[in-house]
Amino acid sequence: MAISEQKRTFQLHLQDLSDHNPAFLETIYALANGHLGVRASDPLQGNSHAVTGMPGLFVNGFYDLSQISYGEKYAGYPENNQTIAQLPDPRYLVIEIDGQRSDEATFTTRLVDKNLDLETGLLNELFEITTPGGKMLQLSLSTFASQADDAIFGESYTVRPLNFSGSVKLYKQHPYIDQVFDRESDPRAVVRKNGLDRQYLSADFPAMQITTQRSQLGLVLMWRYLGEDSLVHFDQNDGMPRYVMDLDLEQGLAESFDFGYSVGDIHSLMDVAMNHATYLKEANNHLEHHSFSSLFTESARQMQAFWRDADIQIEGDPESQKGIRFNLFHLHQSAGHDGHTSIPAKGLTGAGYEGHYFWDTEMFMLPAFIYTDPDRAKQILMYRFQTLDSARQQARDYGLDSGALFPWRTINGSEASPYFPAGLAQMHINADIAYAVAEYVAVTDDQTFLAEAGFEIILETARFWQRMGSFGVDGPQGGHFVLNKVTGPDEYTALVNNNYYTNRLAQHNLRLAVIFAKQLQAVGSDKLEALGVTDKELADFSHSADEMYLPFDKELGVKMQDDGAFNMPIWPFDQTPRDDYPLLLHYHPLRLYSHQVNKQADTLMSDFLFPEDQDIEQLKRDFDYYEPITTHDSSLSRAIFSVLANRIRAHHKAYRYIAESMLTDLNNSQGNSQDGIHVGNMGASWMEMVFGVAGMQRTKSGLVFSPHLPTQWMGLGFKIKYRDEQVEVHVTRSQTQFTLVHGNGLTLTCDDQKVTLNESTPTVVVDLVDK
Ligand code: IFM
Repeated sequence: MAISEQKRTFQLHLQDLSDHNPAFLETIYALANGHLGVRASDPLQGNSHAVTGMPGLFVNGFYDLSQISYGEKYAGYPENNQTIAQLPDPRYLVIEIDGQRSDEATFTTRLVDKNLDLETGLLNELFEITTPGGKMLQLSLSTFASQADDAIFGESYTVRPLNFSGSVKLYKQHPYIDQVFDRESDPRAVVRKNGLDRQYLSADFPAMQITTQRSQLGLVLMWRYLGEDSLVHFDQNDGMPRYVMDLDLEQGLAESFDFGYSVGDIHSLMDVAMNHATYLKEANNHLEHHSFSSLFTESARQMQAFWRDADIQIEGDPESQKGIRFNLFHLHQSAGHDGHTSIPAKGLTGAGYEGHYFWDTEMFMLPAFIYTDPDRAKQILMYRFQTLDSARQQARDYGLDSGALFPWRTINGSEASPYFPAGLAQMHINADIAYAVAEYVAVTDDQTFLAEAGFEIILETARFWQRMGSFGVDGPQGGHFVLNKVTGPDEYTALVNNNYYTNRLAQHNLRLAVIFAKQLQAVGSDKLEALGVTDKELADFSHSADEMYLPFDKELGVKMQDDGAFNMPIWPFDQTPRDDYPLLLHYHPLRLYSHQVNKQADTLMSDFLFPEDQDIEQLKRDFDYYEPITTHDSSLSRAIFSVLANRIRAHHKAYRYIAESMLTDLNNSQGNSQDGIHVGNMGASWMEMVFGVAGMQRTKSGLVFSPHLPTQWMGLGFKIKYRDEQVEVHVTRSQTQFTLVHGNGLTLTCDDQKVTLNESTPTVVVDLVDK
């Protein structure tokens, strides 16, 4: 691909998008770095309700509590909502011309252009501002969320009068604190009001301490002018700190001003209140003596390092190429990496799902990190370890005397779903986390993490299944280990007995506990004793796993989603108008629960995770049964179908699913991207490429590939890390080339051929078999 064409697929221009709804664009162009995220809103909006945008700054893990009000509240129900705080928009600017101020009078902002350079993370925007008196000003804004120092958000403003010369005043100030928008009409969007408190801090630049009211958290936020211009001065005469730029501008001539925001770490309210001077100094250290360009250069360097390892090249299809890069960009910038935060389902781009972490992280996003950025994968898993005590408490609240139950949705580690049928009952999250820990360990061989954190997660989740499950009394379940009253991934079916996916994952979880316990025993670890593991406990785990009930319909030869699944009528799809999708917005949950209709891959998700469980004929039967009853109303669904379609060699179908899921946010196909991107789907599109198109599977004997390139493409390229090695894979229609980029060497398999890469043979080309 020519360099300029290559560059173009790293640019996201406004004209690449068909939807120009302001709130949608704010999400798509949001910038983040795992710690902070900023929506790309109208910089003049602030907290004005005269404009329809939803501006704001999100800090990963900074949330408030509000009491959940139940009509009828039963034992063990969660007490509190947890809602990510929407802090003042750092891009906010007040303009004053002829005595009229944009925060008092109605200035109009016309968006002329937006362009995001995915390669460096720089967002360039151009606006045309008109005052009520008809004066026009061009405002350009360049911003980045630093990938080198996650406290920093950098911004550079340029103003140019278009039809006048004269005085223009600009203010960089944040007079308001709550940035709240209520959108109760969509359960996926619901945002509860949360009050924040603010106290300005004394410094020679604007700074404040922001604290939450009920969660009792606090952080320091400050901003600095990053230039030397004497036209910019700091002012706090009326008690509100701000920068003022007093300009005398000539028509057509531009002036520029650079600012840096520093967003500190989250502390307890008490800690911030007592030590804000120290935290302010720390925040300032990130910016003092730096310029916009020096900070940006460092950030861009990190961004480029990210692309070096994580880029996926799709040759011959610029739209898919842009789609995958956009997804990888957001996946990367959404991920917490301090061991105390995870990845909200909507990233740090919006308040959808209240900023909660779900199974999306471990099952849909983590694989990309495990194979491209294992350090970050570890930090993401460490968040679960840090919250293990809350999960233990959750298991006690559920009524068990041991084990841990991770929350279905959360920020602080406690359950935040008020609707247990599609919340707490999705206990599969326990086994999902255990699965992810084991995948991380298998790929990286990080035995230290296993011993220090991973094993405890696996053990405590296994203990949960062991206590929660029971042995069936009669019928096909008789004598088998059963898990009753759970909800699987398919949220259109709830509170069932023996959800296939949950049982299969729990079986894996129990077996992992035994395998890793024995492994630790073998190396003389004292971990088992410390955690009170006995031989009897391990034997019980093995017995339950061996006897795990996995519902199967012998007549149809299909894995059953749960014990009662096939007794229900199929949803009347032929009488359901197109506008009634997603069904969850139009039908009572009970109506959905009493039909065979799937929101997303459920039993097929098990087939996806455990390819060794079934031959291709079984997979085909499962796929053919579930595909017609799946609506894909969850964005997590299509990618799984795509990988499986590749496995059953339905390659055209696989490509169709790719084309739809890859552009989920860019096309706003779920209809709710304005509330935030769908990061799970973005991680899943990595899986579509690597596990689907390249057909990569991790087996006991190492990595195995079975590539098949869509006819629409000329090539697919990516890199993966495995143990100490990094390998570049390039698939064409007839061949696959493997190149050892880093490490001593490894052996893998491609289309049943052994491929050995080492220093003397770093590249091997395999001719592909016709599939
Ligand atoms: O975790 C998902 C779930 O599987 C489907 N509903 C939305 C959640 C958050 O993305």
